Amino acid sequence: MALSDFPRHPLTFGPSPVHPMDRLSAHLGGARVWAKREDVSSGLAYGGNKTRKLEYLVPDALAQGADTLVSIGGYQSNHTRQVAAVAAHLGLRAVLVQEDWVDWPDPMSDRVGNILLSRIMGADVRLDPAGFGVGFKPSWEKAVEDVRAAGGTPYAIPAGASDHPLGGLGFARWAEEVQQQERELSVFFDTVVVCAVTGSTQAGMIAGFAGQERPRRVLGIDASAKLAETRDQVARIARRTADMVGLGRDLREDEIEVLAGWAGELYGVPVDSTLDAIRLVGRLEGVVLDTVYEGKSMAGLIDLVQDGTIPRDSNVLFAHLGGQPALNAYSGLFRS
Ligand code: 5PA
Repeated sequence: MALSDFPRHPLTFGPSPVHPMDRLSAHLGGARVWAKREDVSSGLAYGGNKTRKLEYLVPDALAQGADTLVSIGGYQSNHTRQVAAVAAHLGLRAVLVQEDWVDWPDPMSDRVGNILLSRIMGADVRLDPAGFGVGFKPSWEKAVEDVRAAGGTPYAIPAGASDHPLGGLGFARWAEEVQQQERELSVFFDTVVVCAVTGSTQAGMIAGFAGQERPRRVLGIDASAKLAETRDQVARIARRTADMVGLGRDLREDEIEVLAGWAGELYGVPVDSTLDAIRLVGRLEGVVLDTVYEGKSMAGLIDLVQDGTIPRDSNVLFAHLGGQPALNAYSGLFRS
């Protein structure tokens, strides 16, 4: 099988835009930094990385005759908001289990930002007190059963659409898209920096790039503060995806690079480097990053460029995966 053998239901406007970040690059004084923007590539509720993953799950859901998408995340999950948008777009229902993943005191966490958007789009939002964890949860299994018991046909989508047989394909395709855009721009991105939590974003990229002639590094920045688990997810999903797209060889351990150092102590809780990165990129580029994911991966990129781990002559591609709606639950951090 090759990637083109899998049916895809387009949910984006087309290839996500790529652009240089010249003022940030000049400020850092090292490699040239570029961004590829999953946050502005779909008309469905602000888009983001899950929209691209869901392009490969939707045909399967429709083929199974599903009438309800069932998924799970934290109160401020971007993933569940994208599931709600895709369900609305297709005329399906969405049942979303929203767990208390983040130890964060904002009293509006379960009302503003992503969860607000999901409610506006008509999703059945179910709050659950369980804490952070990207594995299969009883609350999600129960939601799937509830739909069935009510006579519906559920389609179960795990956290981040990651631990699903088709979860890595969206970002394997991203790798193909990057190669095409490189030809158009006459540039080669020797390093890609991407945030990793449930893993299929980075995993798909690794599987996709592994089949290309010219090698490059795909650096995952862990934002879950659980490095071993994140790396396991990425490695497992990358290998499964590589098999599915017919890579024809095993992935090497050194192709799976997930770095710790910017997540802080807890998933969802920003640290100084996160807030510094958000302010810097906001002020220099007019590009907005969030406190849970992209602020952390950008903090990693900034340090790796400044300390020369990413060499001066590199072109480094920052995967901007979306996530800005969650900022509404962190407003207290930006009052001064
Ligand atoms: C998320 C995930 P992966 O989960 O594929 O590793 O992607 C990490 C990531 N950036 C990076 C943004 C903006 C993200 O939303 N979000 C999850 C969610 O529930 O929203 C799956 C955790």
